Amino acid sequence: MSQPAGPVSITEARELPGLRLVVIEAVPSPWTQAAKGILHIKGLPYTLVRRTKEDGAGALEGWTGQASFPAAMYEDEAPRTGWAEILLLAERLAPEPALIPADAEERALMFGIAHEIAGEMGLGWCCRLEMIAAGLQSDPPNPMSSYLGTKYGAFPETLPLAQGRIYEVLRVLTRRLNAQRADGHRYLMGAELSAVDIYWATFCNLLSPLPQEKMEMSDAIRSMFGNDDPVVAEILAGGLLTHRDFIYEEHLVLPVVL
Ligand SMILES: N[C@@H](CCC(=O)N[C@@H](CS)C(=O)NCC(=O)O)C(=O)O
Repeated sequence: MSQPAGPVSITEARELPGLRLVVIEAVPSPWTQAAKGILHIKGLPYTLVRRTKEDGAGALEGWTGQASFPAAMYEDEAPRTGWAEILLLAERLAPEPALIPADAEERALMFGIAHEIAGEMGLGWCCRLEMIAAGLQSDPPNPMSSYLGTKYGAFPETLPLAQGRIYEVLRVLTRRLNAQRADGHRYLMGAELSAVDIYWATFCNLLSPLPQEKMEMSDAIRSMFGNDDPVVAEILAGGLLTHRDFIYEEHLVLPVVL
């Protein structure tokens, strides 16, 4: 398992060859953490990139064609900014250990479950909608919430769906995990680690962040993460938190450096 080079600024990274991953700092954004985890498990050499003051306004947009993190930039190929594109690039550059099942039906299932975790209106998206709503209701409203709400679809039609979606995805994952365990398997897709285990472990931080000794962050950021809904707590206690811990301990890097 190799350590990434860097971190370097966007300005410096643009001149470098190879694989560069632009990440968000200080916040346990699961999209960034999942991408870092995938590259770590594959032992892929890459340069970690952070937006710095030295990068002018619009540096991220000018290089990656969009304004979110993470972005995977490989040589002079098109930017990869969606979770699935980043996973497919990593799988191409380092086929082993495979994180996408070889069997087509298993693969379709894996991408479907991963979308329910990391895609639009999936678990992470809906947790963010709830976080935005809480920030807008606070007094004074959190300005970060207005910015993120406009950017990530906190529409009148989507917000009321968020809580139900969170329950549904957690229940799907719990059922899968229990079924796999009953068959003697340790991972969500069966006997082998796959990308959905990584997505689950990293996205779980939105609902129940790792403790400070395993993932240090400021009080202000920590206060925005987590979920005090007793229904969520009960579902998480049914195996999903144990699975999160197992994946971090066996396959990811602890303590997490944000
Ligand atoms: N484009 C990613 C999602 C990335 C994403 O949602 N990133 C958020 C994480 S909170 C972000 O960069 N937020 C900071 C910002 O918008 O300034 C995907 O489709 O997989």
